[in-house]
Amino acid sequence: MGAGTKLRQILAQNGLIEAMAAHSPLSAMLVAEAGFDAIWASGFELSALYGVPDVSVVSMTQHLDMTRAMAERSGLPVVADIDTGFGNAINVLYAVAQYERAGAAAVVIEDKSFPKVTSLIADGRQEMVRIEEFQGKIEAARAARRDPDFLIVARTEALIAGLGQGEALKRARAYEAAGADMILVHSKQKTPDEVEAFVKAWDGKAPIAIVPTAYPQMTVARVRALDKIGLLIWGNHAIRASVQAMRETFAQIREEGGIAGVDRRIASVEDVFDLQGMARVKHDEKRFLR
Ligand code: SPV
Ligand code: MG
Repeated sequence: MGAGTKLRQILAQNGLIEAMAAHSPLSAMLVAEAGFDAIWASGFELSALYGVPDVSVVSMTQHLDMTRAMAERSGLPVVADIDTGFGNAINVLYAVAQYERAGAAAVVIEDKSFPKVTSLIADGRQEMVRIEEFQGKIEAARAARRDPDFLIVARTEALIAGLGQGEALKRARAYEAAGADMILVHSKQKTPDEVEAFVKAWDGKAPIAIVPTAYPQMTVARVRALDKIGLLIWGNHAIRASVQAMRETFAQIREEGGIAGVDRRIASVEDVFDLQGMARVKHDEKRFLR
């Protein structure tokens, strides 16, 4: 079964896909261990992992390689955040074919111009492409996929760009008409109102996806009550948790002049061995090494 089919099955069975961000195979494995349905191959997280801003600096190849590795190691369907599709509709044709081959279940393409600027930054330069141009990108994505179950998610940044509810709805309708399987609506408002109003006004058939980082009051229960949301993405909690954990640990080691104080607080070496599959290595050594 293809990854897209698997993702669609989760939606059909649970009524909601709950995806958690990851930026590495190890973080993707921890997402699986925690019981989430899918991986959000976040551009923000991978950019942060490389220590660079989320402004189309990380290349498609870097993101693609990580997507492949995360799909392989976690076994979960991966929703790949391909930003603007790395250029125009021609670049989208190439990108979608590559991501499908890499084992992704879905791509999310956003209607900003290339190079993009990260969405949640205050006073960000949020430039959008024309609706017709973005429809061309969605049609290119559909033409490039081999498996019709591979999901094409169209993301509108109309609310992020401050263009209002009317523009967001107009764009979402146009993207569904162009063949998008799902509509991601992003908002940086500090409360869920803006997105809830969009969801209530949404008259299309395509399920909605949201990334409620800016409005953390949004819960799974609240999302389910809205009824039209198919994909809930916890957008950047893997990288933020790791930044915090590393900072605290490094500071304590510097302060105490040694590692004894942190030893019991952080994951044990055995824990990491388990994640790496050392039990399997031992088993294989007995079997194959002569
Ligand atoms: C990401 O995680 O890369 C996203 C979500 O696109 S956000 O950073 O909120 O735009
Ligand atoms: Mg992104």
